[in-house]
Amino acid sequence: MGQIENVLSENRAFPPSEEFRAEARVSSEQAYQRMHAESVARPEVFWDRVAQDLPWIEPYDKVLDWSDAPVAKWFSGGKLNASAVCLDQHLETIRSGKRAIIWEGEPGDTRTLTYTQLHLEVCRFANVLKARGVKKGDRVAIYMPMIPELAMAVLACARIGAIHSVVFGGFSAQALADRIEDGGCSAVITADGGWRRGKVLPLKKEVDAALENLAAKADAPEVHTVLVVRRTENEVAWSEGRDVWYHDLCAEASTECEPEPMDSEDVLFLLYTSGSTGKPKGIVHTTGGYMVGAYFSTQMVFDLQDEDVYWCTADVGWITGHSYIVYGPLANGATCVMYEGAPSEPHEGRFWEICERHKVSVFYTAPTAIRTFMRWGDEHVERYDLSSLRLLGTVGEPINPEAWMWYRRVVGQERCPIVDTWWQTETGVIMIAPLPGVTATKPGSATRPFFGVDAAILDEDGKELGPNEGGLLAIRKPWPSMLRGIWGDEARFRETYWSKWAGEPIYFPGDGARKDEDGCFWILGRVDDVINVSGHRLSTMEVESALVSHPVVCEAAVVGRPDDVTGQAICAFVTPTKEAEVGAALIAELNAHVSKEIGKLARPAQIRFTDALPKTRSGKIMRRLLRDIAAGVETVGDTSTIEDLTVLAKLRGFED
Ligand code: 7RM
Repeated sequence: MGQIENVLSENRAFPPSEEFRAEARVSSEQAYQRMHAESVARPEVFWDRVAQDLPWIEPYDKVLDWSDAPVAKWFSGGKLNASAVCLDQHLETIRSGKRAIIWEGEPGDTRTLTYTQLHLEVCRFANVLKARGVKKGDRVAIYMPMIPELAMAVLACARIGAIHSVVFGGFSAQALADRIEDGGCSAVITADGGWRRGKVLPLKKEVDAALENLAAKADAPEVHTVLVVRRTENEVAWSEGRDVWYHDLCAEASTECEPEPMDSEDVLFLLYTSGSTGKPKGIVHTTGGYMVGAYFSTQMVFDLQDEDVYWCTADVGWITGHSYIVYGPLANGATCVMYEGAPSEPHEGRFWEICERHKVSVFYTAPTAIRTFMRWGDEHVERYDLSSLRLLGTVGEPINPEAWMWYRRVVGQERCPIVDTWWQTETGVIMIAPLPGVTATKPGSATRPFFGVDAAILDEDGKELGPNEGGLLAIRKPWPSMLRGIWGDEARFRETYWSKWAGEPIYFPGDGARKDEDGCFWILGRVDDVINVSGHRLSTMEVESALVSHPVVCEAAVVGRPDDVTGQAICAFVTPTKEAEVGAALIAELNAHVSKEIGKLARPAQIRFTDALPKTRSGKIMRRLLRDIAAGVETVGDTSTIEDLTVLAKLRGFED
């Protein structure tokens, strides 16, 4: 367990203020203890009670069926529709006229949709999909900017029972093609472009390139429809028959569309995430359990109240956007802010300006963003009236105590509790986080397990470790929103998540952690070959394959190194061919190549050329050594198995 160190020795604690506690949904330690104990000991009873809140079309007959572990069935026999949970149920209530989405485009244009209006738009969108022949069970790729139509597209798929696979707009054509192919998508929803840092991100162009790439493959799925939303009005190429403008079809579409009754265990969506191999995994989430988890965690962790204005700054292309922009908040009838663009556009106070303008009360963002704001300076925050804020959240990576304290002091004005939420694409919803009306928060700790979560720290042999001992995070019981599989690869699903320890199935998330004497969890980061850059997961193998696919690269090894702003940064060690001209031009070329293969987010922060990589006698690249070299720290531990010690000496010479 060499890489797990108990580095943090943070002991400040911040209990919720009396004012906050007085209004909170859960406000006593005893209540948390009692509810948590019940949720773990008798999950069927606990989750049955929660699930009663959802508008089931047909009731379920069994809360949990774990007989086919590690594939769980939750709420078997029940029928519901996720879009009806998010929309229809509010229409008969006082919430029908409540704002569902307050949207701002990067250039400053705005749009507000009430629940009634959003419902109408989603029905219309669903009818457009139907008119194009999209049906229940079909996979639909969504590759869009952060515009209201993205939420509509997601909900429209859910309404007709089509499985959505949202691909983040920052991914390249190649990455999009891989995901369309793996998921067997037959339709793509996109936009002409989106605004990012004052420029148009040409999404339709990327879709064209992706589909051209797939057309060259023998067994690739046939995409019959590319549905294009007009956003930026840039020129786009057009493939007659395949490509259709949303605004053309929408004019003729009815605004009535009955939600498809979906089985609890019908797939709601696929979302691709990186693992420790080069091939991203299509994480499978189903309808009933996911919706129960999204609904309940949003309500509890953000202590959601009817008058809240809630803003999660993630992109819908990530799981955070699925669960905490779309499904969770809308299932609760919340008012959500959605913003298209960059935080620096047109000035570094844009986020705070948005908070002031819309009186945001709950604000959820990522540590990398917080560190960026810190760097930009307090004045950009202090210029705005943030007195509407009452709760702050973070997600995506461990937050360093300094950034946490800054967030609390400068953004939260020492008044707002901070919920540091640990979870994953695979877990569907928040797993470890404070209950803001109860838990004393600690800078850098996600604190305690959420309801239904039986978290523990185990060693490699499955032995539970004592307080503050670093080990592997483990989840010992099934939970409603857990992944049901990896699309098309059951063996990998079992192998990756369920085979770390012998005996009863235990979920292995791939993170190292420790638990302190108060039962608070401190996540220490990944223990596999996954790097986390600005909260975005990338596998070292994925970036390596991209590099090696360039003709002048013989071999590549990619590691993460600590970075003040992005958490981790990508450092690539590359052995070029003899003919290659090593220098700045090649670095630029390799960066462009990685952008093309995966997307800009995967570009190495540093590329180092080397004649050889350090390897063990069995030929394994010694990543631990490379990590140390990349971080510029003295190499510790055993180097006796290294094949050629001169390689190491040479690599050190590259240190800058
Ligand atoms: C929601 C999301 C998951 C990985 C996870 C961790 C890391 C996420 C935290 C965190 C420390 C946190 N899904 N991670 N949240 N580490 N504290 N609060 O990020 O699938 O994209 O990534 O992110 O390593 O395994 S994800």
